[in-house]
Amino acid sequence: MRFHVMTLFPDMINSAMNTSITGRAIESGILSINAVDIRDYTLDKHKRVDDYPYGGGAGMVMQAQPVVDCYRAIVKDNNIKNPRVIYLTPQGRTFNQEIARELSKEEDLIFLCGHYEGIDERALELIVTDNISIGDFVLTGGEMPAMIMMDCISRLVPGVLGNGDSSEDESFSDGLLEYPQYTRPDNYEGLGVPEVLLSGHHANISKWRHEMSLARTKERRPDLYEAYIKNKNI
Ligand code: 4GY
Repeated sequence: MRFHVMTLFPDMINSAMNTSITGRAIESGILSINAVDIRDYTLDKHKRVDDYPYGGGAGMVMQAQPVVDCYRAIVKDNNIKNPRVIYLTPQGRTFNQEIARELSKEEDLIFLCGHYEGIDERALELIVTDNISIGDFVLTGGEMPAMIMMDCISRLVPGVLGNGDSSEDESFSDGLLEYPQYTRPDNYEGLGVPEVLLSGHHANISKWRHEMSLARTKERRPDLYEAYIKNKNI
């Protein structure tokens, strides 16, 4: 998977992505991260990338030219055909595990991170294929949402997680929340570990974990629980 990020803050993207699990996957060549500074594409002699909004109002708007030229350079330099170009915006459809699974099948993904009051609509019309939101709240820029999406997509790319099947065996993979986990010691400040987990009886452990997933989902996410029960009976 090759991630390309159009941003005014490439250091933010690189420092997050080169850390921990995604960092290891980049080192091993399974992932690559290409954070491109939109400012490098401005034609303005003062390197400005923003200007006042037509019609007036507060704040500044990112100009179309640097954004579109940045996009064209990424596509050309990396021989990308029909790329998905994702604009991080509260106006998009809400990101979830299903969208992550779909996007993880792409060879290249291009993320566009806005700042200030947003980006000139004409640039968005020309290049964006997907408007995606990470939730109903407003941030100062699209970088953190892009990093959240890349983190989530990365762990679905084969080889990124050490363990061959661990991204399948958890919350949302079958529509249920994950069961509780315990590790040593078996007594922590007087709190024990459920006996079945110490029994070595794998069938009983699986059954207990499934029951815990069901109970937890019913309690904490009744919306997911109802969907699971409905689905199961079809
Ligand atoms: N929520 N989900 C979000 C966001 C910031 C001004 C346009 C969100 O994805 N992005 O709040 N983005 C704004 C900042 C330009 C994006």
